Amino acid sequence: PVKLQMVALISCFTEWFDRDDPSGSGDWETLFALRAEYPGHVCNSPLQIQVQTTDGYSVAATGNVLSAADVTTGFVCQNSAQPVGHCHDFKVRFVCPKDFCQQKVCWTKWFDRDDPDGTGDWELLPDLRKLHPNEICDTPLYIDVRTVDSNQPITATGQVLHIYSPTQGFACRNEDQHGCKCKDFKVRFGCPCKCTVDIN
Ligand SMILES: [Ca+2]
Ligand SMILES: [Ca+2]
Ligand SMILES: [Ca+2]
Repeated sequence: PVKLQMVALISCFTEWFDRDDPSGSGDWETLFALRAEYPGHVCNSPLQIQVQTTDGYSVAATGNVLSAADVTTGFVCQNSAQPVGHCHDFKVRFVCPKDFCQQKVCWTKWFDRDDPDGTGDWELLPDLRKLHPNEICDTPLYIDVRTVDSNQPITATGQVLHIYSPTQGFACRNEDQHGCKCKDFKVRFGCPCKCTVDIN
C-alpha cells in the first residue's frame, strides 16, 4: 500500500486507448499514432505502459507474443508473429508524471501558411511565429496536425513526415512520398494555459 501511495503521489494514468483492432497486420497502439490521433492526451515522457485486452484480460492470458510494449514505441502485436491464430484486441494506457494530469492545455487556432506545391507543405514554427506574432506560446507542449480538406490525422494519410514536433512545427516533403504529393495540412499547438487575472 505504501508503494501504491507513492506512485499515486508522483504520477497519474492517462485514459485507456484502443485506436486499432487486430485486422490487417495486427493491433497497433503505437505512441506515434496515439499522439497524432489524441493530441495532448499522452504525456511527452510516459513512465510506464499498461496493456490488457479490451475485455480485461492480461497479455499472459492471451498467449500473444508482442513486438513492442514500452514507453518509446507503445504497443504492437503483429499477427504474423503469433504461433497460433492472431492477436487479440488490446487497449493501452500510460503512467505519466503527475503535473501532466494537472496541467490544462490551451490550443492555438489552426494555422495553414503553405500548400503542397513546390517542395512540400511547410508549416514550421519559426515561419508561423513571424506571420502570427504573439499567437503561439514560447514552449508548445503538443502539436496537432490534420488535413485541411477532411480534418484527418496524419496516421490516416499514410504520408511520410519530415518534421513533426511541438517545438519545430511540421513539414511534409513531396520527395518523400513515393511519387505522390503531400496533402495540404494545417497545424495547431497545445500550450500551457495562461493564468488570467480578473482586474475587475
Ligand atoms: Ca489492425
Ligand atoms: Ca486495439
Ligand atoms: Ca498547409
